[in-house]
Amino acid sequence: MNPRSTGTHTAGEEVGTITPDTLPGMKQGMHGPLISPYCWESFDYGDILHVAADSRLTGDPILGENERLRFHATRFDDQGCVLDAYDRICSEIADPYVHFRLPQGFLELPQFILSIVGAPGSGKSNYLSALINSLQHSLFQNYGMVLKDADPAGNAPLNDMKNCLFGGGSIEQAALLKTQLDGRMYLRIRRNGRVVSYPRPFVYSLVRSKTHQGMCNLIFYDNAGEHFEPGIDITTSPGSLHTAAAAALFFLVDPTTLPAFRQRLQFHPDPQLKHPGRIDQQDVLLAEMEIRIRKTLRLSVNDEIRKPLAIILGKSDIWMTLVDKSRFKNPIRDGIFDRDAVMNNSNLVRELLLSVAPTIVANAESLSKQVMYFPASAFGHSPTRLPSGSLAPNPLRIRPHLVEIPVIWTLSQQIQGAFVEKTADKPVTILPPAAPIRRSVVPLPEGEYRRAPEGTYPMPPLPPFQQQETSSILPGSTG
Ligand SMILES: Nc1nc2c(ncn2[C@@H]2O[C@H](COP(=O)(O)OP(=O)(O)OP(=O)(O)O)[C@@H](O)[C@H]2O)c(=O)[nH]1
Ligand SMILES: [Mg+2]
Repeated sequence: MNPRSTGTHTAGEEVGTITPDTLPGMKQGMHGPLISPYCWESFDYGDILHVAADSRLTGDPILGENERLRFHATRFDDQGCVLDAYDRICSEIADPYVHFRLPQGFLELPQFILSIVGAPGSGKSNYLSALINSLQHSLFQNYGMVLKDADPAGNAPLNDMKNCLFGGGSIEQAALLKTQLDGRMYLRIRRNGRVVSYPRPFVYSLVRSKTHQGMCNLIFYDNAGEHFEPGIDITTSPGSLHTAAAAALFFLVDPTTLPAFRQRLQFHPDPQLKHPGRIDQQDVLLAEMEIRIRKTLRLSVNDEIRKPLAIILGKSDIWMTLVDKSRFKNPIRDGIFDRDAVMNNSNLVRELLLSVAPTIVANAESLSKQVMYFPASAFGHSPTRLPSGSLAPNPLRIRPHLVEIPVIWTLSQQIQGAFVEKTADKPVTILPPAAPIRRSVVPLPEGEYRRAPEGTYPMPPLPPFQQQETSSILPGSTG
């Protein structure tokens, strides 16, 4: 099917006129294989709208008088391209529910929503910014893949955050603001007669650089943590419901609010550990996420939620001081993705979480059968407090640590043969790649995982970890 011709339409339907009664977004019962990246409703190819190209067709019943009209295609040229009422070729397509433009590659590539969930202040915005930066470097250097902006204008707020952290500016510039419920990370969307705030989708295309072959689009959101808390009305505030449409869930655990961690880390200089009495309910957030997913997907308590769940124990620059770092391994070495290293790290993080927050482990493992635990740090060091009161990392010392591994693990599950992999029984398994790739093995840049500065403070010991042979890349190791 020509991606620009979007299915069947009633013959003789008038082009370019949409009355309130026939508003596509008000149409009931749309369903199909496509998912709106804006409101996560499903629809079919034939429901897709086109954006009028001629400036005389300005004014859209949902988006207002300044936007080009959205319409169902009924007229095509001899190449199958959609024409508007003034015979101009229309190459842009729009979401049938909310009328926003759909990102590049929407019809050609699989769309993977990767939902980042976490309590307010858990580090989601900083993690997402570091994640995009690290993914772009790591995927290219290790696998010859390019992570490209599929919607540069829409992605601007996330790119701005990334530039604040990695643009080499001052410490003041590197302080990311708390995500506001109605701020720049949200879009005001008219749905069913109401204007509701939805998180803005950030869309990136993954492309093999040698063959230019697109593999998939990755879609992220940067929610305010309050959206995931129990008590919020999901009818008027549905911003967390991308979790139900997600290909994978990433739950970011904040160690600085877990009482047992705080006790063990009481001599650590990170200012977050000095915040008085923050109530921790991260296990409750996990339970709440499970309830919302079940409600949205109409699953009973006995139905399985078939989504991989990555539990990311963030701010590892802080808690790594409690463990034997040399036992952690880098799952990416010499362009090979080592699943055993992922499993090794997962067991270590799970063991640690079990000792400090067992209810997080319990709730995670009741939500999904595919749970993997990951260590990560967006900064690689503790932020400092500015005179304004906010916390910021030193841009010159930012060394994200293993932030991209959860996404690479997810992709390795979703796309057969995406990566060259290593497993225990077969030293190197080269799964059939979707297209031939010539991997040039480029070492990680010097200092990519450089050691975070370490405090020399007394630390109440944890039960000793069992020593085993490793090839660790974590701070302080030489492996
Ligand atoms: N030590 C350390 N602190 C971090 C790290 N990442 C984020 N932080 C701190 O965590 C705090 C919260 O970070 P944000 O990214 O704003 O958290 P958030 O989850 O987006 O918060 P909301 O927008 O309120 O939901 C900030 O003070 C950051 O400086 C990290 O890797 N290490
Ligand atoms: Mg935030």
